[in-house]
Amino acid sequence: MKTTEFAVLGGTAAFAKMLPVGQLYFPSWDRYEAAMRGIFERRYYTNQGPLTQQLEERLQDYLGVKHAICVTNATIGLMMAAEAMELSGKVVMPSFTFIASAQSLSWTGIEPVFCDVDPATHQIDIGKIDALLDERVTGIMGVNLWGGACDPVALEKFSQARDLKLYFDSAHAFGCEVDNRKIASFGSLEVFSFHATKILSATEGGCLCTNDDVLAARLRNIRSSYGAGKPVPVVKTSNGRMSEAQAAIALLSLEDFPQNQQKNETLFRQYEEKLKHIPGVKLIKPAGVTFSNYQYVVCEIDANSFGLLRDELIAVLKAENVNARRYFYPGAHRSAGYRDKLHEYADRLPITDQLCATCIQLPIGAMVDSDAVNAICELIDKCQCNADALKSHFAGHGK
Ligand code: T4K
Repeated sequence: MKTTEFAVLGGTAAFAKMLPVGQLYFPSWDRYEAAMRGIFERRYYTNQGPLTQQLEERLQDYLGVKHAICVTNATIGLMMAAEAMELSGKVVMPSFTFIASAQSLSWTGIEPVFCDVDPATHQIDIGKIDALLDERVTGIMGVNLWGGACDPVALEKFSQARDLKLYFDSAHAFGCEVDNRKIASFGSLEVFSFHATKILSATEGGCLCTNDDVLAARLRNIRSSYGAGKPVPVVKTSNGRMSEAQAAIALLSLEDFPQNQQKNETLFRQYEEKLKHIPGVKLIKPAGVTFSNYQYVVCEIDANSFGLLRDELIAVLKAENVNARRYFYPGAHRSAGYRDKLHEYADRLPITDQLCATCIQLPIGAMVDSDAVNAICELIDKCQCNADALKSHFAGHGK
């Protein structure tokens, strides 16, 4: 490839349309239409309708958990979780996560205490939690990242020994297994996201899973201000209800989960094979699981060996219509709402800071096929081979 062929240097983009990151599952129109017709015929749109009830039952069976409580998105699910678990004071969580994990605590008046992550797995570093504990810490939020897991069994032992409550943000982990047990019933509860970018899509949606009857009853009462199911006393209520239209898509997505997981896994293995020869590119494999949904392709870019900074690579790929993204940048601890406490974290989160500066997310999911993966990997390879020329371009543009 001549350097002038790079779109960023004036060539034609490799893809005619932007290739998105995210799963973006769409069922066939016929199946979607049939599901919507049912909603119209029943004239029942929301408030724990038949499709939502069916979805909850199917999820309970599939995940092997006593209660699956569907909600309108995972952010409100996490807010409800903190309220139902009666967390207070401070909660320890990783900073290397989507900002919604931390925001859910702030909404419930709880201070997040940010812990660093393991450089190999990107999951919370359990060995660093003890140093963060004081009398105000009431719980730990584990975050299962990238279709991997943050060692929930070790976190259960750790929190039990210290009398701390434990729950999980499992937004990335639908369908994943730890020692052949589905993620869903670790800790007091777990929260999944069914956003359109996730492997199980309700367009927007989510679900709280627990084996605890008391917690489940509290969650059902918090989910809806008008009351649903057996009333139990709760201080705060909300509207986290899932609509029938959301449940309809989620039911179809659940039916298609095996094919979608298989497709992701095949594409992930292809990325693995093609990227392993490129200096400075390290693909992160889902950690700590015996089964993954492979819904994310995340790499670390080592600028010294690759020749370009992560953000320079992103600029080249974007010009080619590959919507590669940096992930969790700049880290929750550096985001609005938390950065006033940055002095506390100045030296405490070196791995998080490093990953926020080096991680890149590449496309996978419904809009991506094997040819696209080949083309993306070839582009990355060519960027590495032509790093000097591209670097001069960026220097000329003051980037
Ligand atoms: N905890 C963790 C660890 C999370 O990652 C998340 C959410 C949560 C909690 C909270 O879950 P929710 O409350 O969202 O259920 C996405 C999602 O909005 C969000 O669900 C996700 N994590 C977060 C990390 O990423 P963006 O900013 O990446 O989405 P967006 O709009 O840029 O879309 C991604 C790509 O897909 C783009 O290439 C555009 C394309 N796209 C997107 C949508 C929605 C389409 O082509 N069609 C579409 O319909 O946020």
